[in-house]
Amino acid sequence: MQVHRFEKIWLGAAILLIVGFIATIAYGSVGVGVGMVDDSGGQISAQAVQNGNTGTQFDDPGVVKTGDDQYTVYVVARQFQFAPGSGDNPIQVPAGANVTFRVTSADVVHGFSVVETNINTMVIPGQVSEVTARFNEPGSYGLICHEYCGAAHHTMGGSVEVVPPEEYDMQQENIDQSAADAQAQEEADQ
Ligand SMILES: [Cu+2]
Repeated sequence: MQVHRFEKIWLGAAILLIVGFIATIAYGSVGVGVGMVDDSGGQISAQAVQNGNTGTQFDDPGVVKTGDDQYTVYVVARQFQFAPGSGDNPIQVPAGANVTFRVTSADVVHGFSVVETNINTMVIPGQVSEVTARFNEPGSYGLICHEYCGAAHHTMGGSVEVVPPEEYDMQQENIDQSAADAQAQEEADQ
């Protein structure tokens, strides 16, 4: 069979494109660790989260140091804020550390996306979404809810403040120190 030269070129280009597309999709779904929200973070009662009586760290959400350069951030999303994260209560973590976000919702489905990073998950009531990341560059990262969650959804945001490790440790010492001072003061008053 006689195939025209141009025909062969187009055929070759089309096959190359198809292989390229498949390779890109395969890499995107396997290579970069993109996955669906699964149940690995565990389940939790949304009502208990709402009432603050889960008996877990979600009752007092925030950053917990779990080891050398290991932090877990407990975040409760509710209409229309992240605690911590929103307003004058940003999430503060040190640069270069392993940070695991454990996020759950007190009411409806929310989103948890940190701008300029690949931290991006759905937040489902009754479930804990878990994402681990490392911020290498200090700076302020925007945090947004990207799942429509109600009338003021567009206002639901916040920030993750990544500070140099030395600065972070110094701040923690100051917080610990002032807590100790307050404790001492309280005892002195009694
Ligand atoms: Cu939301």
